Amino acid sequence: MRTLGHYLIEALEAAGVRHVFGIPGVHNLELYRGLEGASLRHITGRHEQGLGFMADGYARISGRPGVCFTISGPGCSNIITALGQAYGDSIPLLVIASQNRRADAGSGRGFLHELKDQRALAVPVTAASFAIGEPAELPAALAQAFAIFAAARPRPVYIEIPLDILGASAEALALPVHAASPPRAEAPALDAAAALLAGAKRPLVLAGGGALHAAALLQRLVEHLGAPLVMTTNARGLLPGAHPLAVAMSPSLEPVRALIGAADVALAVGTELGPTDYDMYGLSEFPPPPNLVRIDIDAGQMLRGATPRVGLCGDAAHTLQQLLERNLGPARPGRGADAAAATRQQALAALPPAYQSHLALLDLIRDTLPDAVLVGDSTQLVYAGNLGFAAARPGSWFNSATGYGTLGYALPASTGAGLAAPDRPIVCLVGDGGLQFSLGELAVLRDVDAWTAIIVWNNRGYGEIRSSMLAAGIHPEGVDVQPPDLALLAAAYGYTHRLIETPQALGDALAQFGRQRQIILLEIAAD
Ligand SMILES: Cc1ncc(C[n+]2csc(CCOP(=O)(O)OP(=O)(O)O)c2C)c(N)n1
Ligand SMILES: [Mg+2]
Repeated sequence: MRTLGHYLIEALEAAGVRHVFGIPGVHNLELYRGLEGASLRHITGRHEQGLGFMADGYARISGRPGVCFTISGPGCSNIITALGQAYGDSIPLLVIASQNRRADAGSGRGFLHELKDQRALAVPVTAASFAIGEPAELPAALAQAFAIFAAARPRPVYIEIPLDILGASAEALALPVHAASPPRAEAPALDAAAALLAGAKRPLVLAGGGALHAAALLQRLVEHLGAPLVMTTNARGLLPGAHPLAVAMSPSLEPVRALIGAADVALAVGTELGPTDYDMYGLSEFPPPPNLVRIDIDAGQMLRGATPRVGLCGDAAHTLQQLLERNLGPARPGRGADAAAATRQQALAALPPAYQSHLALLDLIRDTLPDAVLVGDSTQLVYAGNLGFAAARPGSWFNSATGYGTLGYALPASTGAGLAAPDRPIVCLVGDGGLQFSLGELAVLRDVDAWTAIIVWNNRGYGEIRSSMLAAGIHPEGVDVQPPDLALLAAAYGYTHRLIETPQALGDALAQFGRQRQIILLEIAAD
């Protein structure tokens, strides 16, 4: 019999899914019956939060949705934090969770894994959530999930399927139809935006993660206009750091804000203009540029952060293409280069010396491994990077120190990134505190034959929080948490460990790592 479990796997294969991240249990066995003989590769995590982070890193690098299988109850609640990070950063994840039989779910009688209202857990961290009540409801739920991924702001989707339905017959069920296409900006708005840009004397472009897939078009546009390009954390690499118009620095920094403030026309592409990029210290709200053109796929997003003079609701690549086909005035490729260079230099000089040396380390990593994906947690080295790291290309810098800001992300997310790009070396940047949030996921690297260097910034505790307590006049409490012996930890998994004491040693170790596929743990003694 073709069960609904079989059907689901077929439908995922047909939608182009190649990997699923899961942890099986008695409640989702029927999903695994369907996996036998399928083309999907199943990666088993050690905790559902790790599954979600793996799927997130995978989605960011592959451009495909990250798909997870969990059991009902604790499996479902464990993955919610990872959905929070993906929701904040607009990453497409699909969680398929099992649920108790329809007659039992939420009855309060105490069935295994029972929750009062399981789907309600997912509501705040998803674009849509579905509780399937009949097999015939699944195709529409899947179609809606993939429509959101393809044609709307891509955010997590949750589908729960009760046990009795998962094993039910789906013989006659047709595969979901995928027919959604993204919104398109209309010609008059595009004309108005082009006219504003053509008339600008000091144009400027702000880009966020929503522009990552449109790098070549964005480069053509900023070069035509001679507009400096300010890249948020999730947009780093859209222009390489050496490009004269690149400003790979946080718009929270005063010199970058001054550059933005001096623009007479600003174009914001795929950026929510949100506080974790534009006002990360919470010091003063980002002043909205006066003549703002916004490109965003989400109409609801158009008025958050700053009201545009012209709003272009559409996919970044298509909309930029439409603008480039219009009259943008004569090409002025060199126009903003001096202002961009001065901003870079002033912003770097204004950073505290510790951040400058952290940035030098990140530059060393990038220059030693130009093809690497750097995946970060919420730790000191990454904070410095979010302020001013110039990534080599799109899809080579992302982390959880922005948006939802959850610890424990980097290790599993780097595993997912490696599965999406098996021929690129992966560098995981994590603090000793953040590493301990997902220690169990260390094992998955070996399962998938990863090519990963885990760089542990070991300051023996929650360093940044310690500094914040001191700055606030609070006696440090709860922050001096000792990590395990990292050499023994690496040995327990069969990974090489090196204690790194100088930048030279880091460069040498990474050069060696770059020559051969392996898993290494590089411990930087940071205190
Ligand atoms: C899930 C979660 N819990 C708590 C925090 C608060 N927090 C932010 S940074 C941090 C310290 C992390 O320590 P570590 O990873 O060693 O980085 P360091 O600051 O020492 O570089 C803590 C506890 C958080 N961001 N996420
Ligand atoms: Mg630490």
